Amino acid sequence: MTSSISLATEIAGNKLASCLYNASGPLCSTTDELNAIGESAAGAILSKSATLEKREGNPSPRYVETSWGSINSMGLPNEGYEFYAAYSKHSANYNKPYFMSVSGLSHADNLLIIQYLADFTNIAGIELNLSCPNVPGKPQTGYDFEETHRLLDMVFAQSKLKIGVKLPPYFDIPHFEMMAGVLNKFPIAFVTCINSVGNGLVIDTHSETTVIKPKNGFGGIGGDFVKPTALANVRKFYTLLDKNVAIIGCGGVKNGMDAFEHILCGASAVQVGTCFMREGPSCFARIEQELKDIMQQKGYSTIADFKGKLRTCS
Ligand code: ERO
Repeated sequence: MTSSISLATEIAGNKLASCLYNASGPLCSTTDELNAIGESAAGAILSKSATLEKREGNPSPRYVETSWGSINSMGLPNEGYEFYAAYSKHSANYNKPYFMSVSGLSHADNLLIIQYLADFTNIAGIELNLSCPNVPGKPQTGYDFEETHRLLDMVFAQSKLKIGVKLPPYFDIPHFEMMAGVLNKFPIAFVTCINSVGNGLVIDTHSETTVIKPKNGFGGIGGDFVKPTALANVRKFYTLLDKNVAIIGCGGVKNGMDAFEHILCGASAVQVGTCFMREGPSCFARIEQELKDIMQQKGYSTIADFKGKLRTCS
């Protein structure tokens, strides 16, 4: 019986009945899509990253699934921050926290949005996206440590809401340490690792073309292929960040074992992106049941029983 097994967790002071929910990006832009997450077994609702103005995003084709994952260059299509702020009132119909992703095109935009959100009591927290790889001419803030420091200085001087950050993947140990050094200076509530692996290139050899159109085919890579990188980022930030910062794992989660691995590395919650895009909101109940089955086999009844307890082989 897995009914005595709990997937409950806490992020930014909010209780989630399940540690599984959606990554910002796929199927979380419209009211219907956000409602579908609300009605699903997901433990929280997370919006598409919001900008100051509504955006159409990049030209299509801009999302393609492959045998090992996905490539996207959506270009931040979204309804604008006021829409996602207003949705917070509606989200109260569902008994789960609503997080809003914010990805202003400048520091000034981010500050304006964050100031505006201060009065929205149904927003459980802001996931500040420092890692969008797909807006032509806009570098990923998370790869510039000084710029990240400057932005967080301004944000934490303003915000009344709990703030977390969504990071790009890092690949070099000194880079993990530099980013952790910046983040540990601020009262960050959570860190989501990782956004897509930026600027990959997928080719259709039959037509001898790229599979997506924007940026001459360059786009963010997600799915199975990125899981080892995602796990490494979860693990490193779990060991480097202050213990009160929750790590949210994102990358390559399509079944219960993938979620188990993220939690073993130190994740307090796990987001689903490419698999959610493919399967829709029913993926949450399926992955949760698979995770509970694994926990039962291993004799665990809560995620605290194994969170962060990865050991190095001898
Ligand atoms: O193109 C996008 O809208 C997008 N794609 C990603 O893989 N990650 C993002 O963070 C993002 C936009 C914020």
